Amino acid sequence: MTDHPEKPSDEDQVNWSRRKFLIGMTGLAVVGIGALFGRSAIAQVAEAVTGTPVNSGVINVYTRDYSYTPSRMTWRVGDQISMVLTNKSPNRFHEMMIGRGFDTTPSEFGPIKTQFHEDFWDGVHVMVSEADAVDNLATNNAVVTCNVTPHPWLITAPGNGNFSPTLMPGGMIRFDFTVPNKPGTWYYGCFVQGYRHYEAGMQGTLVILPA
Ligand SMILES: [Cu+2]
Repeated sequence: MTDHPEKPSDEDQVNWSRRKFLIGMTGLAVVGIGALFGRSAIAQVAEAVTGTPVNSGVINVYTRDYSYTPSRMTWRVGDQISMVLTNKSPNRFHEMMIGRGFDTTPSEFGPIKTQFHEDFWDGVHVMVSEADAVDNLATNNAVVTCNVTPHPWLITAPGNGNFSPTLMPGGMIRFDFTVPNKPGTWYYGCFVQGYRHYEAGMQGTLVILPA
């Protein structure tokens, strides 16, 4: 988590409220369908017919105000992945952390979630092959090789934070890695602006299947 030049504005507050309203309405619709047919039953039937779709090869992930596309991904241990992360927002910075649990920081408004407690990227080898309009890339405990120069945005000091690329509006970064042996359910999220992007919908679920 780093400081960002953008500050909350009234316009942002309106957008967040609208977003929450839309999420609420979508939630109601899903609950309604789930009550009729059973959400998990539908998912089980779909998986039985198609198998679990695994994202592999080149994976495009788009950050928006305030969501990810896709918001759900499935990877398999040992797969080679090139992730291309692109910020589609015209005017806001966004980041992508992957992890589980939360670290919190006290504030006058109560505890603020600042990052994931367990970082998916801890110990993972990552090779950065393309980058444009990157605000910063905190490597923390990932092992990063950067083939892009110059890269004043690369923060290589190891720490206990999350591996997190932060993109300027229109920015992109492409990095290659092998899916580590960390099966289970993980989450991705943007903690910019004191967790408010996350709250507003910038979150997703990542399922890691065993090899
Ligand atoms: Cu964001």
